[in-house]
Amino acid sequence: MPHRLIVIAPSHYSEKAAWALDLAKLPYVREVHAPLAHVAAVKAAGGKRSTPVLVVEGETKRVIDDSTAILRWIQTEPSADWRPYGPSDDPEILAWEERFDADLGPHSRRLAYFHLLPHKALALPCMTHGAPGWEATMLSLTYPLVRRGMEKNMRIDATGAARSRDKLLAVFDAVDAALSDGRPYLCGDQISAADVTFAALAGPLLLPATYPTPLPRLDQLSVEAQEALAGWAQRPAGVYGVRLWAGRKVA
Ligand SMILES: N[C@@H](CCC(=O)N[C@@H](CS)C(=O)NCC(=O)O)C(=O)O
Repeated sequence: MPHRLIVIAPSHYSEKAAWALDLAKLPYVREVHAPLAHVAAVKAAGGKRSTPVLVVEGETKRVIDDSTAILRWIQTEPSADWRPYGPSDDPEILAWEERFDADLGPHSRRLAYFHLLPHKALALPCMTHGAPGWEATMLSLTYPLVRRGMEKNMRIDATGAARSRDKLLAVFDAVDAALSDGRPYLCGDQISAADVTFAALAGPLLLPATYPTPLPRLDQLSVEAQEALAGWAQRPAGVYGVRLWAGRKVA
């Protein structure tokens, strides 16, 4: 029986988990929800509030409601074809992942939403892709309210966006420096949790064509947004992230 992965349509933390499940060749079905409607779905599945939530099917059913905890589970799952942290929990991989979880994920999201949320016509298809029709209708009707709630919860405003940009520059500098010796992956010669976490969480900045939820193209956004988001994909860290996305095989 396939596991269940409950996600919000554009959630990059969910993409991190989905990517890892695909690399490990573990069977799962993706259950996509629109923001707000996700709360009931997550709680019904046994999660707290945020996505991704993985419902592990089998003799002992388990609910895991954090992307990193999902990767930790994959690491110990006998039927997994890939070990996210290498054969024996490489501390370097763990350290990169921790840094990206804290300093990349919340900030790429805030910068992207700062520029996307004002454009309902562009934001809606992205926030509802693959979700049930009624959830898309509900989000369309309540959009101003949901937008305000997201802006308040994630402190999405000009000051927050500027702070996020600084955090992101520091992360990209660190990844540029690590890659400067020509290595193909951050740790070792195989894709690891470090690479998956970087590429997935940088998704909202890199806007890769292969992102499972179609993201807007740069040329559809305002000039201000284009200025804020252009350039990330051209940096060595960005080129590496885009390369990883190009090789992503969605199950
Ligand atoms: N630490 C969590 C963060 C997950 C997270 O921030 N998820 C966002 C989507 S990217 C979410 O579900 N937000 C909606 C909410 O919390 O209600 C993880 O790694 O899974």
